[in-house]
Amino acid sequence: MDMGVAAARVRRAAGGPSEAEVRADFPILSRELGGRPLAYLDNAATSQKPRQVLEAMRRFYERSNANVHRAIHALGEEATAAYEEARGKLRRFIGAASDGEIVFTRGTTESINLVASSWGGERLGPGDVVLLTEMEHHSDIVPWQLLRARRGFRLAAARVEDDGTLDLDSIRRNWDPGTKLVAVAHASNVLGTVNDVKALAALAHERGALILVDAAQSVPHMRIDVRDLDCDFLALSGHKAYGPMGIGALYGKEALLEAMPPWMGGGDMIRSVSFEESAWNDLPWKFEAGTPNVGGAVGLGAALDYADSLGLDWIAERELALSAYALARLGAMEGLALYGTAPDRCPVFSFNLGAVHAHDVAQYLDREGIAVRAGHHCAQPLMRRLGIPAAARASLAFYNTEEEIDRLALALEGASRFYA
Ligand code: 7TS
Repeated sequence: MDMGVAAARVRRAAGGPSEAEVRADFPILSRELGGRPLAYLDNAATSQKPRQVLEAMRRFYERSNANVHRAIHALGEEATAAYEEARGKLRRFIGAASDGEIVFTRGTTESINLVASSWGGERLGPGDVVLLTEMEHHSDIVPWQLLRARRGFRLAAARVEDDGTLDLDSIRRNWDPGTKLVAVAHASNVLGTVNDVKALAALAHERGALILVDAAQSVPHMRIDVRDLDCDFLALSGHKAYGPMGIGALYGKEALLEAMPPWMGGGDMIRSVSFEESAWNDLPWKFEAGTPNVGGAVGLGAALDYADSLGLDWIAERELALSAYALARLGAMEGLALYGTAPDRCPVFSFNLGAVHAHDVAQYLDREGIAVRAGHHCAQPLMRRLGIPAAARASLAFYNTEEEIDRLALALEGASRFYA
């Protein structure tokens, strides 16, 4: 082992739980596949869920399950309280000013579609521009294209530099005066780059535009404070942040949400309905038509409690140490091309192994019990910018270990020999 690797050895953070204690919270991590222990390195696709989340959801369904905001019975009240308590937890977790600013959705994709449909459907038209970046996930591209077909505005994409960063000066210089919205990933699911969304928000506001932050990849790894960032909208998914699938949220500044029309119609989002006209419910329920994912919200609340109990600083420190270790191991491998070398990154490592197709790499690793993702990662414009058809990706969470990274490196060496 070279000095860089030795220096990057993961230390147990003072006062934090041990590796074994943390891993014991995640039942799935003790699985074996084909006689090999699972090494789950696909956390950017979805994280694993601690038993605290599974137990909270089980408790809800075993004890309090009922529909919300309507029943005049004890279970209905318990379910409503649990649902709204989860909203309060998320509001505190991201530093929003009020519960009305937290709209529960199915996840990041639905949250961005909500903004496109409701805000964009009224505010965007010919002459306007929505500024994306070349590193956006398809879920921050396609909703705008669907809307563009109806409203006739323009889409632009800020260039990604060779190191995987955005150049703020270049964005400033190339600013189109028609820009009404900047919609940007907080962290890239391919490059790992953490974008300076606070500076982008300041720039957008200085030029009279709004900013939407796609926080799908950042929320699991770092403390987010929407008021400090001064973002107008922020979209997140629970399932990438140790919570269940099918629940996420849109944060929006109250005055903006207040002025926006509902996007889906149905039960719960109305104050009154007649065949002549209907009136809308207050925030945030105006945007939550139909029976919501109450069990999911409860699980998300438990996931946020869990992250808080570890401490976001502990999570960040632990992942930084694991990332340094992974970079030292992977960076030293001959024939391995790593994409994204920004100084500020989340623990995502996309790579190709010589001319071996990423799918073959992932399949080889799978036989070793190592789960990584391969493909275009729902970021085809970025693949084009990088000049590659696909990449393999190892993405870490705080419960991963140096041993798993060692296994990854060894298996990659094996794959390299196998496909030579
Ligand atoms: N935005 C980013 C930056 C993402 O990484 C993803 C999912 C989404 C939006 C969509 O999130 P969803 O929860 O609504 O699906 N990214 C990935 C990934 O990298 N591998 O699988 C899903």
